[in-house]
Amino acid sequence: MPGEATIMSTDHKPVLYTHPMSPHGSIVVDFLAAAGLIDRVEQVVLDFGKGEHKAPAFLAVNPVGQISGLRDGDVTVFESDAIIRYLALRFKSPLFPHHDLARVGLIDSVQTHIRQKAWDHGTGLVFQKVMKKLFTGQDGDPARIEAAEKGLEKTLGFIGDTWFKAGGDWLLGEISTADTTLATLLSNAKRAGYAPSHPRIQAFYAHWRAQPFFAHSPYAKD
Ligand SMILES: N[C@@H](CCC(=O)N[C@@H](CS)C(=O)NCC(=O)O)C(=O)O
Repeated sequence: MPGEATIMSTDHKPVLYTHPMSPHGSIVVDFLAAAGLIDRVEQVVLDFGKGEHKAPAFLAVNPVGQISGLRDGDVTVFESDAIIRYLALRFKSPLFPHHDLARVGLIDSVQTHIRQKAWDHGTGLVFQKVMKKLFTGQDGDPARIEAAEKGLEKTLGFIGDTWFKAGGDWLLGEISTADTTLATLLSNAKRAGYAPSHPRIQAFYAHWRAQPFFAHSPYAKD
């Protein structure tokens, strides 16, 4: 009937195609860890070296040929934020509570803000300081490194000053997908030696790493 949600069969596990070096795979895995869903989704690690992310089998899941991608029976989802929202709705996660539209609006606003304003500074920094050397043998560009670090400081400063108002160390009171997004950004930037200077962001990240579920994060051993 129109307007009625499709009831998904839950006798199979959705399959997440990812790689532990990919922040766009890890952002989904960090969500699964924090949501207590790590055992509800099978993870398949794609081999970049063999070009598995461009192979027809994966292109059928994600036509862009980028990590991450999700197959859930006949359903395919790509773009990591869309995958997080899909899995949160599928498993009715309180980290993105579909029954509370006001809270979903707030969570999605902050999550989207982090992705649009801060995220690329983190991935840019990791590319310049870690990946470029690994893939091309060349050092990173000092001007780009400085710009990325300044960008992170500015955007994380705004995030630190603007949210965390409900008390505690999560952005919006209870833990949400906005927190898991921020945590992945910080874990990824840490791989490039970045540590935020804002005290709220520092407290947030220490709190995140102290959670038992952090053992399931792709960044747990960093
Ligand atoms: N907007 C996409 C970005 C995905 C992305 O850039 N994935 C990278 C790995 S972190 C990738 O697969 N790069 C290989 C390529 O583009 O060929 C998302 O959020 O999922």
